[in-house]
Amino acid sequence: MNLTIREFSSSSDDFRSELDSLLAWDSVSDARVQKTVADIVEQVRLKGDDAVIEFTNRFDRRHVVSSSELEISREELALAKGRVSPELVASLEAAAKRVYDYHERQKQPSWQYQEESGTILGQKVTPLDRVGVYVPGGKAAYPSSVLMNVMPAKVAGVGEIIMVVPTPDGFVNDIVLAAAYIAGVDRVFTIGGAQAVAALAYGTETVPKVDKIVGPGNIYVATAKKMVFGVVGIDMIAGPSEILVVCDGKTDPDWIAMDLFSQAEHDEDAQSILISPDLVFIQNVKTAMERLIDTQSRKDIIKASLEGRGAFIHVKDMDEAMDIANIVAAEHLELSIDEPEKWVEKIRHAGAIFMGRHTPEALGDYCAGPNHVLPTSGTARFSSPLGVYDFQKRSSLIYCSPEGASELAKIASPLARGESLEAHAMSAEYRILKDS
Ligand code: HSO
Ligand code: ZN
Repeated sequence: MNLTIREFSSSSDDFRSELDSLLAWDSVSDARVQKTVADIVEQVRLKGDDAVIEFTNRFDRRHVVSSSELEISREELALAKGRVSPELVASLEAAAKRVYDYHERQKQPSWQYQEESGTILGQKVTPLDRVGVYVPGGKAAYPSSVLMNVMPAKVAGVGEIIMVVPTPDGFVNDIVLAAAYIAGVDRVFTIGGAQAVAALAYGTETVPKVDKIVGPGNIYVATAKKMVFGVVGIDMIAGPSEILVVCDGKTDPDWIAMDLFSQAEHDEDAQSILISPDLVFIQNVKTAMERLIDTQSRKDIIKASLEGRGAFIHVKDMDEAMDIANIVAAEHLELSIDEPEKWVEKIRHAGAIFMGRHTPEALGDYCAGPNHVLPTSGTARFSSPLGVYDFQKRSSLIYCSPEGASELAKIASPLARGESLEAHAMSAEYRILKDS
């Protein structure tokens, strides 16, 4: 199949504007979506279970009468796991273990130190009490995402993990439920959309109120998450998936073609970009793609994604490739080159960096260990992969000894008077020791 993929060169005069237009992504949520979501959220807030049941029946075409039908017990999760092939269960378990082990290293300890005066200062780290994990039910129902969202919460020591997953027409995905069982989710509700987000944020008679909601979803879910932010915490709002492959021209073109496809097959808006200093290699990858695409079950999505948002970028050398990679700040960056450990020094912005020819993104998506929930759309400039730190919070600790308080009060008093806050000043001054 012929593919028409944008090709450009860093030496062209309008390269920067071409690059900017390639990367542009508007996560527009139109006024109609806003209004619909606001209405759903308000109904759930006011009417609780009744509204959740009504919206679930309407949007997922179900016939729920009582809220008890919305919950799937741990026993039912175990049964679902029994219906999944042993080979797939073994892979889910192996992936869960690897993801858990990786995230264990992220756990932040509480700390404190003592000053000479006896004053103690520190930070107390506490896991969140209760977290909601949103799992999409439609075309993007990924069991691997259940593991990636739940394992860091487990490592953090979150008290209770509530999963919501819509079951349109009553269809339940056994692999998703098996993943929930293996990951140790505490409770599962078969609800989705804005109504599930609102139920988690405000709580209903049946769905417990959580402290934070994580997990990807469609435009209604994303809009609802933004709307309830402040009532609860939320993770990032993810854009379409992206991969940027930097290759020196020495990797098998078929491998690179498939790495680019692996991102493109997620959805039509996904973005796959190849950067190389080798023009012949770029042509070889293109030829490989045109040959391989016909073998792909998701070829229509791949084609739409590559022709809509894909690109080949020819650069002068590897230094320039790294500069462009930093501008793109891709969700996934593959360094399919010699000595990746040397070049990685130059990378400042990327969600995850896959080093070397034998490290395709797909291994990270499933089981290497690091999280596959990553900053998209250039947000790697200021944000990080989902991790244990997203499920922990920090409290400052201050203990003043009498001598320490006296010393601090002498600093605080003039500051308080400078702000015309007399009670602050006096509160501090009462602690000044008489003979100091
Ligand atoms: N590449 C996706 C994660 C995923 N891939 C799930 C396969 N399943 C997010 O960046
Ligand atoms: Zn993927």
